[in-house]
Amino acid sequence: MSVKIFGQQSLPNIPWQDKPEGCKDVVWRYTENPVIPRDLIPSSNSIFNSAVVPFEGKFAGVFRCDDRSRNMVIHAGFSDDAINWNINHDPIKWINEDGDIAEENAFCYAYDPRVVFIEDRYYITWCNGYKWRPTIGVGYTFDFKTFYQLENAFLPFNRNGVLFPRKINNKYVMLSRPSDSGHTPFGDIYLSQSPDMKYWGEHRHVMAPKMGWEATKIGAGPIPIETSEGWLMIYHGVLNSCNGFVYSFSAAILDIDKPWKVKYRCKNYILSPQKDYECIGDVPNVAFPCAALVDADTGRLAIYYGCADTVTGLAFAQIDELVDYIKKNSD
Ligand code: BMA
Repeated sequence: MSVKIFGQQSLPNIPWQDKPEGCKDVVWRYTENPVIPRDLIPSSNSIFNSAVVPFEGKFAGVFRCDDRSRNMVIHAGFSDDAINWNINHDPIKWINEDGDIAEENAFCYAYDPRVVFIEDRYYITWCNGYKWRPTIGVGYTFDFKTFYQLENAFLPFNRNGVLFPRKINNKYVMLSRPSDSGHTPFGDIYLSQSPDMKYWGEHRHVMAPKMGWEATKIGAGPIPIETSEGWLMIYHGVLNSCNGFVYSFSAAILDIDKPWKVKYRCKNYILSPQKDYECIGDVPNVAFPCAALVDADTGRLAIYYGCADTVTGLAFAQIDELVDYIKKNSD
């Protein structure tokens, strides 16, 4: 591989399908999509915008399972192969570090989780309804059984909080997308830094919407991946069509030590809603990535993305090829 991947383990059991013969795209879909159906657990109306990670030789994750009262809740789940998932029937119950039920941050909804292993634990960020106002919830787990909730990272309104997988310049670093109380018609990606995962500051602007496919708003997706070219950041972008929002995704490469500096930014989307399960559902025309598995040895990438706010899809790419595509199509 010409692009080196840092900070990621070998993942020989990463889910994978070779690029289909004749496929000209840099990202291709799993042929058996959706990988997670909307009704995998009895309570769910839809399971989408979810995050998975390698865990104890297998896989674990945090899943957005909107229920049949249409509450937005997140559940833990486990898998041997990252394709067939067992999702707990009960939502995650957060406790504070002293063991009490989390009350300070008591939340009314939770959605769009991201999960990342940093140092010794799995951190989870999600869009947290604090007094019915969306902001970034933060918590952690060691085992996907007991979940500890920390302070919210920011004041409302904010969404798409995504942690980097290691400290940079001795600080935790989080991307986010300040927003409003509704279906935000704007949005740039910002970055904030923290010495302790509690107090966030030194805010930096990373990038604003630019191209047609992302002209309305953008938000970080999976945990950024450290490569020899910089941080590979996959992000979603929204076009406001005469028939509503269209969510696609693409990628940019950020400077390793100053990740608010964009080195390359792909002008094309790498996946847009085109398959029936992406175009038809509770919210049509949505492809919303929240996680990616990486095999450091082969550069294989498996991207998990919500489809039409209803089911979860899986798509593949090769890091080498993707980085090359971003650089060639950067403007
Ligand atoms: C965003 C978030 C996502 C959702 C998307 C499309 O604002 O709420 O969870 O997938 O809208 O509805």
